[in-house]
Amino acid sequence: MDEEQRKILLESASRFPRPQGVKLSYGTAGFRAEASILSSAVFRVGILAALRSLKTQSVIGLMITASHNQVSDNGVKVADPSGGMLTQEWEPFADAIANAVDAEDLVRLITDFAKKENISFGANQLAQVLLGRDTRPSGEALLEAAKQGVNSMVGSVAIDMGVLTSPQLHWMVRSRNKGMKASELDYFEQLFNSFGYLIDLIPQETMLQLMDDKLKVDGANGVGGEKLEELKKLLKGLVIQVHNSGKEGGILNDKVGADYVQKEKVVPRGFGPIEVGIRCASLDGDADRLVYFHVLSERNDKIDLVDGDKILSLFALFIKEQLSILNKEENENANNDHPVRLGVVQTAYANGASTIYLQQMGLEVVFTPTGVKYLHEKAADYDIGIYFEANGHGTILFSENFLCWLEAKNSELASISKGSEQQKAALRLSAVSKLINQAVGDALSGLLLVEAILRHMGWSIQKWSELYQDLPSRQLKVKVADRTAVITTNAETVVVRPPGLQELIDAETAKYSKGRSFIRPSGTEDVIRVYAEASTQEAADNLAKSVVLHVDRFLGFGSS
Ligand code: 16G
Ligand code: MG
Repeated sequence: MDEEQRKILLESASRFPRPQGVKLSYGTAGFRAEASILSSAVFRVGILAALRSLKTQSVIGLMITASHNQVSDNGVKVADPSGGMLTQEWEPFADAIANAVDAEDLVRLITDFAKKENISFGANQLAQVLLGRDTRPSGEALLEAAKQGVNSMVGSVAIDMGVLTSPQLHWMVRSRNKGMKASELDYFEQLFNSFGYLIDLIPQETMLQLMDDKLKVDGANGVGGEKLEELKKLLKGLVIQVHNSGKEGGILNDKVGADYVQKEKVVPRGFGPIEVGIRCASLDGDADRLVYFHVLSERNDKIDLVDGDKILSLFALFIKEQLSILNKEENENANNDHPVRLGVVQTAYANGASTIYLQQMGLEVVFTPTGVKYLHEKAADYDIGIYFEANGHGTILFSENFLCWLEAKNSELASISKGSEQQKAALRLSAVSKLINQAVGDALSGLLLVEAILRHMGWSIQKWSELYQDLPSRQLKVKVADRTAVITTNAETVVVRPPGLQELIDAETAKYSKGRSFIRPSGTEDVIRVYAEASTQEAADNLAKSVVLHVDRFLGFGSS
């Protein structure tokens, strides 16, 4: 690092001093904390993003959001050149610089890291970082901090993309690096064009079956509602009403949004008796999660939740159906078959009933720890990999190989059997690959795919929900002195440390029919999470409570 670069860094870093007594960790999806203590971390992540751009010689993304957390929190996460999450190899460096005590310490860490990673500095080394933020009031000032971080690396440019959903920013990064069009309008165009193709390909016989084409969406009073209002202007044949768009003065994530609806299983604010039976959906604060629901009764706030597992099941069913249409005709013609590897990725939070349903469909189901980066990586091993967390974050990944094959297939079919069922199946798969975000889970594109598939099947939300019946479950959390004391294995289903705890969980679980329970340290909060599932709600509640007691005895403050 030359003297000039060093001087700029020292000078700008001293404008963003680290708050005393705060230790930050990059966690499952970036740094998150009370917004007022974040500017130094965000400034430093700006530097990291510029370094990542120099290292990869690609465009990098930096998103200011705290997703479903309360409005006074904020956060920052980095998108890698593929549009996916920052490589895990750089997370320790993120932790180190966020916690560097002062400007000198920071510059020393950067110098050492750059040497280790072979990153060259200088005016002829260009770096580009796209910046986005959600609608939080603290976002503007934090975006400025990020900008100054990026700009303090000589030759680096920060481009402010404004208020965006997280998946939009990830999509833009991916598109730029692939040399494709990458503006917000391009994003909207890609969504509504591919949605339109799918609608045009709906079989005649199901076209008129759907009971109600009205959809009501809870926008969590965040960026997703705002963007959906824009997108819906372009969509034909889909009646969307957005509630909680943020414009009516509601508070972000306050008793609204996908996280609230999925965890509490009650109607969000702004929804009530008038929605009984109507298809409703809920987005989270940065619109990378989506769940559906319908209101059950005029008398209370109970809902029938259609969560990420059921969205996954719907997607899997549709993709499998299209693949089998494609393959069936192929066998008849005895053409060279292409065995398509279709895989499904879940976490331990997936409802046990969904896993059984998917396996009975003949699908390969694999498990990873919680967190998009793990699921995404695993799904990328397949020709078509579908991943979802129960909380509604997920997408469908198509491998480059498969897409090349599909493109060739499409041209072949267009010339030899235009209009055949086989050709339609190929066209549908190709439209899905364009509609569904290839960078990260995206509530807006996921919502359009759900809507297209329901129309294709001629299904109401009730029919969809009946695919299988969820096992009753309960999630609780325990405050502990040190959550890192819990170490798990087997995709978080088995506790390795502290020794003896897993045996106690097993003994409790064995008492219940269809019992299943696991614990894991949260990646975003200072707690241990407890999950339990059993054949009745009462049993699931009791199992969860008894596991909480064991966790508390081992690690807690004895308050539970
Ligand atoms: C983050 C993750 C989400 C995960 C959740 C778990 C991303 C983009 N988001 O929101 O995938 O389910 O954390 O939170 O990776 P927890 O560790 O506090 O339970
Ligand atoms: Mg989110």
